[in-house]
Amino acid sequence: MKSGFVNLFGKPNAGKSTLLNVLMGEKLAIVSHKVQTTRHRIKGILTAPEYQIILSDTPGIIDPRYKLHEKMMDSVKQAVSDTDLALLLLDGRDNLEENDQIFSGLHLKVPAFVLINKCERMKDSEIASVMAFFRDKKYTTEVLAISALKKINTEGLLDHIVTHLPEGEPFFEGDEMTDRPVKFFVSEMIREKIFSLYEDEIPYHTAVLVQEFKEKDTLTKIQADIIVQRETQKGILLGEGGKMIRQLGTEARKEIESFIGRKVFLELFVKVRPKWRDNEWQLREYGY
Ligand SMILES: Nc1nc2c(ncn2[C@@H]2O[C@H](COP(=O)(O)OP(=O)(O)OP(=O)(O)O)[C@@H](O)[C@H]2O)c(=O)[nH]1
Ligand SMILES: [Mg+2]
Repeated sequence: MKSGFVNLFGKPNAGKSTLLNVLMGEKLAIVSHKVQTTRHRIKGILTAPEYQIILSDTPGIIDPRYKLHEKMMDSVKQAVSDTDLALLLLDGRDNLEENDQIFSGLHLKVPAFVLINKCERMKDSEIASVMAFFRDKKYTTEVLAISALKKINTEGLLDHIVTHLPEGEPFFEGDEMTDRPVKFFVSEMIREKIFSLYEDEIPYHTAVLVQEFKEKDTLTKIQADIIVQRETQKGILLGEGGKMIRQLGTEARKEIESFIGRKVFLELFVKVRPKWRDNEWQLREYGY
């Protein structure tokens, strides 16, 4: 039996959350085309007769600009300190030097795979030169070209991971899939819809807090607060005559219903909390 912790690292938008979902065969992590979507470390537990992989997604690596960012980078540091194998993901068309700096900066003491993602958009010659760039780096154990979106080489990646896992007993029961409660995924699904429906700074100034989660006879009642920093942002979230927030509510409700397999009554309130991203107490309240 093999078992161990495998953590994903990389710049925002590299495709870490997409890859976690593909490897898990289940959507655990929210994804968007915008950068800095993931704010928490999320564990997915993959159990098979001969192995258990505890995979973590982490926030994209950035220079912190406010306290929320610092918390996000703390979760990256924590992931570095308890990993048996690191997956270093990059968009194959991104700046290689920059990615190299980030990967070296992790000061890993465990085997690491460099995963050149989005390879379906690259020519073979391009892939070869990116592979050559990373092959001799100090942190590199293996270099693989993959596409998380098109599921190219992702099955093979699993085999490579298992090969490098330490021998050991499983850490979790076989039927556990994640370390996070349902409430967490509910707030993330609402946040994902905010990333897809609203432009500019809105998603970055927003937090979601599930206040009530009650299983009734025929449905689950959920009430969540959407926290923003300014009155003007509240206006944008609501939209004319509440049009936008209704759309947000409908889209999020459908997603939550298919996740928990029950009918949902979802109520959303928008609240203004100036500078919450720099307020230790509020960050803690919102789960950061
Ligand atoms: N073309 C292409 N796009 C991809 C691939 N993998 C992911 N993407 C897209 O890249 C964007 C970012 O994906 P995410 O999985 O959210 O990236 P992330 O690394 O988790 O980003 P952060 O959470 O911000 O750090 C999304 O639009 C994905 O659909 C891929 O293999 N090919
Ligand atoms: Mg992500």
